[in-house]
Amino acid sequence: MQTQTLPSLDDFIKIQPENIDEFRKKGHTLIPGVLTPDEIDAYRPVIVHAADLYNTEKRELEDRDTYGKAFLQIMNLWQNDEDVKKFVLAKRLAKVAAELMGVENVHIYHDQALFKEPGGGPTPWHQDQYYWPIDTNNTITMWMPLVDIDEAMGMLTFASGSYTKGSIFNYEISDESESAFADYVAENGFPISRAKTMKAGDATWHRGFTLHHANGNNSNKMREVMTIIYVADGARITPYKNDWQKNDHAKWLMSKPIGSEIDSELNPKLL
Ligand SMILES: O=C(O)CCC(=O)C(=O)O
Repeated sequence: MQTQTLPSLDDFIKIQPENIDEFRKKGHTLIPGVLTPDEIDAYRPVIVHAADLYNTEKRELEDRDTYGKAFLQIMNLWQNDEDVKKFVLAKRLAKVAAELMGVENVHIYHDQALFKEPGGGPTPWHQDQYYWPIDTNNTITMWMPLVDIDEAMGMLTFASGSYTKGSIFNYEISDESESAFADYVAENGFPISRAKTMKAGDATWHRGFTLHHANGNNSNKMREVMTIIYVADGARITPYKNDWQKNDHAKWLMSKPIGSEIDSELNPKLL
């Protein structure tokens, strides 16, 4: 891949006050055109190439459990690929995250490509922050399709306002989380929010405790999505609440001491 041909994403874009208000009230928002079509044309091939190269899932869809059927999950591509690094550490994206969260600066927690295959299953309801040993709820995930998508391809779907409840149940992504959270969402009357279509380069942004899920991919096209998780500058590492958090501590926080700031080499400050 030719690093020199990639456009820089280190400039800032103006985001609308409505997006900031929506994010703060509902815990999610959709911002159109975060990357231009030309930028997507440049970055999509490098991200898809790296995701293919580092994908370790070789089983057929029918041989996987519910989590495995939901998507191919290829993590921290920025560590392995200099081209993808320009996207993941881009100041433009980090600045949007910081403005939505209302902070001066952010660190990266990790990235992940989430490619829902044709015929891929639903992503069960869950809260991302169940997995993270972090002492603040000022966390955010950017979710950006690299191809145009519609509802039939596994559009990300949010329970608006659900983040205000903090950690709700101790469920990892599973059939149990799907059923328990689906009941919880219905019982609490949280409005469900799902875009009908998204263009490549649009992005949704959601809080770590926002309940979300996605339907299966009923199209014959791969739902190529790239995600980046950011934490507010100053966030610290907490004791583990489950084995996933223990694993994340070693994998994404370089096992820095519990109580210390999230600022290891894997968590650069981006602005
Ligand atoms: O892409 C999906 O289907 C789920 C994404 C998700 O859960 C996330 O990015 O937090």
